[in-house]
Amino acid sequence: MIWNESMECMPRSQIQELQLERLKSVVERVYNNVGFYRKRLDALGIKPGDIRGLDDLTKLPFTVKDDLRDNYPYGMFAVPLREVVRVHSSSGTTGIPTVVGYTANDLDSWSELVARIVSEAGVTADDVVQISFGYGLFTGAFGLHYGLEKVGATVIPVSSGNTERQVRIMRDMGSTALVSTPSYALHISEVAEQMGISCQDLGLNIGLFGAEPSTKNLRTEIEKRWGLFATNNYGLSEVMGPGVSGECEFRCGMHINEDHFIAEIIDPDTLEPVPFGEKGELVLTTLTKEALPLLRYRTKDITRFIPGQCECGRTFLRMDETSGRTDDMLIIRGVNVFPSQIESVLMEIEEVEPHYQLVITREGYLDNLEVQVEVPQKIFSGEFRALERLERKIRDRILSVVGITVKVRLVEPRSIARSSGKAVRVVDKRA
Ligand code: DLL
Repeated sequence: MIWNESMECMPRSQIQELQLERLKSVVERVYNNVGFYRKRLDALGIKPGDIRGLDDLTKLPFTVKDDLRDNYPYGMFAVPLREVVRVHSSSGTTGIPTVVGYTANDLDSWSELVARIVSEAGVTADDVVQISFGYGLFTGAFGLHYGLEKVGATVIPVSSGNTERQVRIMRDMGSTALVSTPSYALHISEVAEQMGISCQDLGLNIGLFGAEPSTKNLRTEIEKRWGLFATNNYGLSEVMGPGVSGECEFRCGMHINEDHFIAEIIDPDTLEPVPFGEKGELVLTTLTKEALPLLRYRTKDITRFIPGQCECGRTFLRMDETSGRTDDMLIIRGVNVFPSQIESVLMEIEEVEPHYQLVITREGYLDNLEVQVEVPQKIFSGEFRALERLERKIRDRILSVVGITVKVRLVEPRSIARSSGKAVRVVDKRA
């Protein structure tokens, strides 16, 4: 179902007209209310009145995560704190956390955008939706929560963790849709099986997966286990949280809520836009946010726009699933490698389980990548040659697809740590 047809199916010209009008007003607001932006714009000699067309967007300065950190916690807010009704924050595992804020209007927009995304995935008022993201400073759970309530779904706010309880709740309360990271959905299925409960019998029809990268192959694996329809949705706390973009039933890219964000794809080295349809770094400008408007925020996520019209009738531009973050890119003996490329290869090999980790070590000046992947117990009880053959098969596939030689280590079931949130795929042991 299309939640807001008048917006989501607007003709291109109208989308652009609305974007321009909103862009002008957001530049005006940050110029007048955020010292950081006033300084930046003054330094570039740009006045709000200089924004006359959407092409003028490229005159505006970029914003990066460090700008938010330097202004921690509230320095980039465009309204006084008394108008802010909610804050969320990043976990701060990679440094000073970033704090984001929302006015009452921001929360309304957020629910609206999430309502669109869950409707795209097929959720309706008839669904019972289990939210297995952690409630708290993370935007995932609260973000999905209010959008799901808006469409009238029955929300079960389980939060993450206590996986056996997740399974019992699913069985007893009749969950029909699951909100989680893709890796946690896999883990829940494992635990259900250990409890002697068949996932296929549990009645989940829809998976709303996001917050971490996943390949189509991995989502297909989740579908097989649960017998559900898996959809991907994308967002980041700095620009709002979930609700930036999501897949519709045709699953050919995630529609970006373009009435609230302008998306660009740039070359992360030259900072110039890439030709339409080519891969680069996603940059987002918020058009309606009141508490924390951001100009040209560099997400570090690598994706591309998908050309053409979607069969669903929505006119909003689609972005491809992200193939990684610029800061996740591994350089192994000179070759650029994204963990997602390895995941894609692994998920095509029937004998392996969908649990893997990439361990990087350095010997002298050489970087080594070890791919650890779980295989069923029975492989270990078979002949040693079969193990070797499988290792070689994986190594050869990775070499031919990704172009690097890796060490493959087959490991026992459940030996790779599970997470109830974002999975840790890369362990970098280089000093
Ligand atoms: O993860 C917001 C979110 C919550 C999105 C729930 C969807 C569902 P952060 O914790 O700030 O916010 O992390 C944002 O996570 O820059 C991406 O690198 C990654 N990410 C989020 N969704 C996807 C996705 C939330 N569908 C960072 N595919 C982003 C790939 C994703 N990566």
